[in-house]
Amino acid sequence: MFWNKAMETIGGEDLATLQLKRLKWTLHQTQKVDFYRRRFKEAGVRPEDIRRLDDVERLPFTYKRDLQKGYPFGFFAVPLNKVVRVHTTSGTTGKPTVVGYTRQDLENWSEMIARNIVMVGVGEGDVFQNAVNYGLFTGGLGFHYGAEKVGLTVIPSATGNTRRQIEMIEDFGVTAIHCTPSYALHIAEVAESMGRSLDSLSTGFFGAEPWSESMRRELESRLGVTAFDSYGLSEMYGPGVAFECQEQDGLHIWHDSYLVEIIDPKTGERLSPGERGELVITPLVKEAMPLVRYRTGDITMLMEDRCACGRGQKIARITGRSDDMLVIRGINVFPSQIEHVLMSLPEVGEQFMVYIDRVKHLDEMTIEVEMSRAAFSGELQDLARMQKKIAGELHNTLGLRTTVRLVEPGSLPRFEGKAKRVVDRRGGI
Ligand code: DLL
Repeated sequence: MFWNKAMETIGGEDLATLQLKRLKWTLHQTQKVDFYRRRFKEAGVRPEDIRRLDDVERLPFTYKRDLQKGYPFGFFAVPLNKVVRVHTTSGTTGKPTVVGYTRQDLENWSEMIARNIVMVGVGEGDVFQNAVNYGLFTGGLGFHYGAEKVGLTVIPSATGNTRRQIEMIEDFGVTAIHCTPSYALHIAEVAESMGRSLDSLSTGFFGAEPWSESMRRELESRLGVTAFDSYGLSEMYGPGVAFECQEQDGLHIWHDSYLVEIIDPKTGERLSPGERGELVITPLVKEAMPLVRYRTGDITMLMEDRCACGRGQKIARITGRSDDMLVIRGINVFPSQIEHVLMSLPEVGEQFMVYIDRVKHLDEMTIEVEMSRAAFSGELQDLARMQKKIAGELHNTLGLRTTVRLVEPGSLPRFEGKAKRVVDRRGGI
C-alpha cells in the first residue's frame, strides 16, 4: 500500500532530475546561513558549481560539532518568525543541538511519516499508541502528526506509567504502537507480569536506537506484533527518514527528500553499495535548516538488490554509531552485536549492562546479564553452565573474551526511551 506512490517509487532519470533540482534549491537556501557562506568560500566552491549530482562530492561535510557551535539558532536559513517549531537533541555533553521547522517543513515531515505508516498496512481504523517522549524529542510530535494525517486514532500516551499504558492498549483496542525497542521489551515484561496478553496489538514501529534481529524476534513473539524498524535523526526532521516495508529486510530511504552517500569515516571516500560505512545525508527539502553532507555518525550500507515492494534503494539496519563503537583490546565491538547474541539465548532474561574497565593496562569487558528464571533449574552448577555458555557464544561472535555475571531477573535498569547499556569506566589513558 502506498501513501504517495509517485514519490515512493520514483527512480532512474526522473529521480536524478528531481534530486538535482532540489539540491540546487537547498544549496541556494544554505547561502542564507553565515556558516555555509564561510565554509563554501574556504572550500573554494560556489552553489552554481554543482551541475550534476556527483558534484556533491566537492562540497564540504557538516559535523554535529558545527551545529553545536551554532547554538541556538545559528543554522536557521529563515527569520525566526517563520520558524513554527523547535526541537533539540538530548546532548549528553555540552549544549544540545537545536533544530527548527517552518510550516512547510512540518508538512514535509508528516508526509514522510504518513508514507511509513501506510507502507506497512496501517491506516484509518487503526488505533495507535504513541509511547515515546512528547517533549523536545522529535519522536513524539513527529510521529503524532504523521499518524493524524493518515487518519489513525492517535493516543498520545508518551512514556512512563507502564501499567497504565498496558491498560490503555487493552481498553482502547490499540492495534499499532510506537516506542523504542527497549521500552517495548519492558512493556512486554510488565504485561506478562500482569497476566495481560495484549491481543489487539498487531504492528510495532520501533526505532530511535540500534536493535538487532534477535530483538525483533523477541518483540514479535512476546507482543504478538509484526515489528518494523524506523530510523531518523533530529537534524533530518526526526523519525521518518528511513523505514522498513512489509519485506522487513532493510529500510527505504525517501530519496526524493534525502540525498544519501556512504563514506569511509576515516578517509571521507565514497563507498559502493554493499560496503559498510558512515551514512552522510544532504536533505533536499529542508527549509528552516538546510544542511550539506551531514555526517550522521551512523554505520550502515546501501543495499544492492531491488525491493519486491517497488520502492527505492534501501539501507541496511543501522549497526550503531561510529562513536558508540567500543574498541576493546583492539577489537571493534558494537553494543548491538552483544544484544544480538544475548537475545538469541534462552538462558538470558530481559536486560543486560556492559561495563568496561582498564585493569593493569588491559581493557576488560564485564557483561551483567539477567538470567531467565525459566531456564534455571535452581541448581548452583546450572549457573556456572549458563555463564560459560553465554561467555562462549559472545566469544564466538565478538572474538573477545568477556566476563559474564548472571544477575537476578528484574535487577537491572529498565529504559522508557533510548537505552544506555554501556558504562565505559576506562577514563583517560
Ligand atoms: O531518535 C529520531 C527517532 C525517533 C527515530 C523515533 C526513530 C523513532 P535523535 O534523538 O536525534 O532522533 O537520535 C538520532 O538515533 O543518529 C541514530 O544514531 C539513532 N537511531 C535512530 N533510529 C535508529 C534505528 C531520533 N532505527 C540517532 N536504528 C541516530 C539504529 C537509530 N539507530
